[in-house]
Amino acid sequence: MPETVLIPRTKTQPKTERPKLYKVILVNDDFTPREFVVTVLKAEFKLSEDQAHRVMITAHTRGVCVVAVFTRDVAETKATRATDAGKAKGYPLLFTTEPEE
Ligand code: TYC
Repeated sequence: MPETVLIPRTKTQPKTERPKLYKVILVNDDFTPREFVVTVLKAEFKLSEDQAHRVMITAHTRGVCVVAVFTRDVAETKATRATDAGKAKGYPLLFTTEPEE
C-alpha cells in the first residue's frame, strides 16, 4: 500500500477589510458668525479652540475645509448634527461628507 504523505497547509488568515473612510467638509457662507462656527466645531468634532479656529478660517478663506475623517455612519451623523445646529439658529452653515480616495 502506497504511503500517504501529509502536507501541512499554511492557514490563510482571512483579510480584515478596513472600512472606507469619509471626510466631513465645512463649507463657507457669508452669514454664519465665525464664533458660532468655532463653537459647533468644538462641540461636535471635539476640536480645541485653536484647531476649531484654524478650520473655520481655512473654510472662510478657501471656501471649504476638511474637518476630520470617520467611517461613513459617523461622518454622516456628525455632518447632519453640525448642520442642524446652524439651522436651529437660522444660519446656512453646511457640513458635507465625501469618500476618501
Ligand atoms: N464667512 C463667515 C463670516 O464671515 C464665517 C464662516 C466661516 C462661515 C466658515 C462658515 O464654514 C464657515 N461670518
